[in-house]
Amino acid sequence: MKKFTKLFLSCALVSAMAVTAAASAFAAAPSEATYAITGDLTGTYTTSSNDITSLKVGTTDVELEANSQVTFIVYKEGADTTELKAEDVLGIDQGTTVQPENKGLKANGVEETEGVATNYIVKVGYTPKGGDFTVAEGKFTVGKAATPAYIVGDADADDDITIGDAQTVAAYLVMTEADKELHPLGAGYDADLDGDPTIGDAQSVAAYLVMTPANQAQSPIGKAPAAN
Ligand SMILES: [Ca+2]
Ligand SMILES: [Ca+2]
Repeated sequence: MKKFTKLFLSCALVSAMAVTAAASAFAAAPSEATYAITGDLTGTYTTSSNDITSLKVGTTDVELEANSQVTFIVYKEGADTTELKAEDVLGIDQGTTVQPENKGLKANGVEETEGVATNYIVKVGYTPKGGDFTVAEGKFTVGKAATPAYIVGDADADDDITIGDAQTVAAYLVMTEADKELHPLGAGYDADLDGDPTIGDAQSVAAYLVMTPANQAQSPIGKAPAAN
């Protein structure tokens, strides 16, 4: 956590007027996704509502000085946040009744492009009860492609590669269609990467399990799937 002078606050407030007007042109992203803010400032950004929630500075909730103002600033990635420059600021939200840890702040200026990771730096400026104006910084990334929820070869979806994966595929192949519907394979079933559940998947897993660690390291099995 860093402390800034009152000058920073004054500049922030003046600049906020102009920047907020520009930022209002940004529409909230349409999807429903949440992204974690990390750093001295932690919280959650929700794309559908453009809300910043669960905001904390450090690990403890902050009690604000009475009638003090909270300023929430969104910066471009890579911006020098020790100085408030209009060209680096994407958006500002302010409130006099908002506790940093509470709901109510908007991430003005944040835009989500699906599949494209966009990094933002965020800062909150506030005056804690009986303390000096304080600024805390965090960062978050929106729009990144969903992280693969499986590893290749993990037919039983237990996040590990064991003989159970070979057995699961082998059992699946002799199921009735109705049973296949009831007991679908885990997303990582395709150990031989031919696009279908086949006995080759069971054989590939079995072969993988007796490989040397060096050979296992070369195998796609047990790893996140390659990007298309
Ligand atoms: Ca498994
Ligand atoms: Ca296969």
